[in-house]
Amino acid sequence: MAVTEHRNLKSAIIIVTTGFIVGNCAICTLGWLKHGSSCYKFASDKMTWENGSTYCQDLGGMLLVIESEEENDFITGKLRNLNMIRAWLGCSDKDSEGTWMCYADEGITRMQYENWADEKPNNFRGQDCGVIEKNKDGKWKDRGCNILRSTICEKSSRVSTMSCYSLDSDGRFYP
Ligand SMILES: [Ca+2]
Ligand SMILES: [Ca+2]
Repeated sequence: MAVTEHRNLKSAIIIVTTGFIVGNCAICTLGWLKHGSSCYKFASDKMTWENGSTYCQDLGGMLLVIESEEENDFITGKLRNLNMIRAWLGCSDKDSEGTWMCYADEGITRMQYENWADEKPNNFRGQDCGVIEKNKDGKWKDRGCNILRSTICEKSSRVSTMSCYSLDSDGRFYP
């Protein structure tokens, strides 16, 4: 059995034992947290915005992009639980000052939802990268892109690369 098959099978067994439905592909690979239609990974190391972007893309995702108050609340709760002071948003105005662009499933797009703190973004000393702030109740600020900060990756659960297995009556898993 190939290593990847073995991993998938192992994942499928874990899903069965924790009560999730096998056969539904809208699930997240191990190490990613499912919420809504997305999967999130909270990186253990801090990194610059560019390195965070690359890190997430290498994992098949993108830097966190928040599109709703509900998602903002979820992430704010996680920042509190994990004691992260702030984390990168996959949004910046580095290419054109004042025009905030965010990662999207296909490339980048104009920022759709926003939740800026009072008087932000203000481009103080040329700040071009967005963060969500735990101590501002999840409001956003623009900050310097080259400082090391907490990184959260996001990808759609629908494009999960994980295979689905079904538990048959003979007690074996089938793809
Ligand atoms: Ca999102
Ligand atoms: Ca700026």
